[in-house]
Amino acid sequence: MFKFFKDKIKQAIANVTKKVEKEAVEETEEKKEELREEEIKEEIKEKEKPKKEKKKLVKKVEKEAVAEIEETKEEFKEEPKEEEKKSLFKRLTEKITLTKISGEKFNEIFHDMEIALLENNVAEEVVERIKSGLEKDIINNPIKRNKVSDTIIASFRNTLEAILSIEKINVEDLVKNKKDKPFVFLFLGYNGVGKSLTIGKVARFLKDKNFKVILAAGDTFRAAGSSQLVEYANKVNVPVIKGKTGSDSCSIIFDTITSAKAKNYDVVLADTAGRIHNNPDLINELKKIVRVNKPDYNILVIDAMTGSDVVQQAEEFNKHVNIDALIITKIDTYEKAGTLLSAAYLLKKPILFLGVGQESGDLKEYDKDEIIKSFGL
Ligand SMILES: Nc1nc2c(ncn2[C@@H]2O[C@H](COP(=O)(O)OP(=O)(O)O)[C@@H](O)[C@H]2O)c(=O)[nH]1
Ligand SMILES: [Mg+2]
Repeated sequence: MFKFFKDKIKQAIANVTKKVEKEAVEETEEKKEELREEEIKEEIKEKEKPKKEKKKLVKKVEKEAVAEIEETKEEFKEEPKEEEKKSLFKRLTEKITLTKISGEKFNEIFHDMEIALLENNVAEEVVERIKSGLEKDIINNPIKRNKVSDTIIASFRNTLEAILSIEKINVEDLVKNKKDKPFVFLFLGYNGVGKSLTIGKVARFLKDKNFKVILAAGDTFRAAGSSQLVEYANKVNVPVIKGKTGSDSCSIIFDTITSAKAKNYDVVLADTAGRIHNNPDLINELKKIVRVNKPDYNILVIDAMTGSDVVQQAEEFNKHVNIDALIITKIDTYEKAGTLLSAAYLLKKPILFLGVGQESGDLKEYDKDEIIKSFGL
């Protein structure tokens, strides 16, 4: 899962780390000069001090040095107060082991990361969000020199975690908590995104949780539309109601809900024909399906290959019917993470599942921690 993303990002982090470290080396050379001058001044001062005081100072510096070693990175990040009398040890660590990156340098340094994200079809807005996260953690913030890579990885992971922290829906609870059965899920999306196969997978998922599930073969537009759903229904052993090609999709779904009520089914999963924005008949039909059947959840199914077009695609549907949640399919065949990141950040809808293969069990519940792990972070 997301191997392409993982590899590209790993390389980009390595490049960014190298650039930050190079900056650090250059800075260090300058700082060393400064420090040498200061040390000479310090020595002169020391010589002028009475012996007793000198001894006391040495002890004090030693004690402080031990304490400094214990200090956490956060403490290093704190701007030292001007008036604070700093120990030689602290001055040494600040000047040689810590580095800061300026705003101008950051853009140049971030370039590799930007390219890696764009190669993954991550939308511009998301790239900007990741960039500002890294900027906050890196610019003008001293980083211990041996912690550059860790700091970049931690910052990147935190930003992705924030992006992926969308509302989490527990599908099992959702169905369980509805008072009057059945819970009706309506599946929408372009042709070929994986609506019908996903319905088969969700049917199996819910059946495994002991729910009684029935399918509505609402794709009456194409001849293969309903026969395909019947095939998936048979595979996972759930009933399906279908009509003839060209028959009224709205009434097939209505009949399925009526039958579900009569037979005490828990869930109806309703398929629809793939919609395209330039076909007003199909859009009107979809509006009618929603108006008449009042589904509990309208799920937009999105192909992982969609990339940053995900926003435009969701808007086309959302204009006509309210979208409650998303499912992203074909994660197994398309290893770029752009669609998922762009959808999570820009659509602000819960993602219920990820489709990860052609079998009925190839469905994963949305789990941000698992996704972040698969990113290698
Ligand atoms: N590898 C893979 N193929 C998928 C996935 N979901 C759907 N497909 C395939 O995508 C094609 C279109 O799926 P289908 O359910 O017919 O799409 P629909 O037109 O939206 O109903 C089929 O060949 C499916 O087997 C997935 O998660 N992974
Ligand atoms: Mg279909």
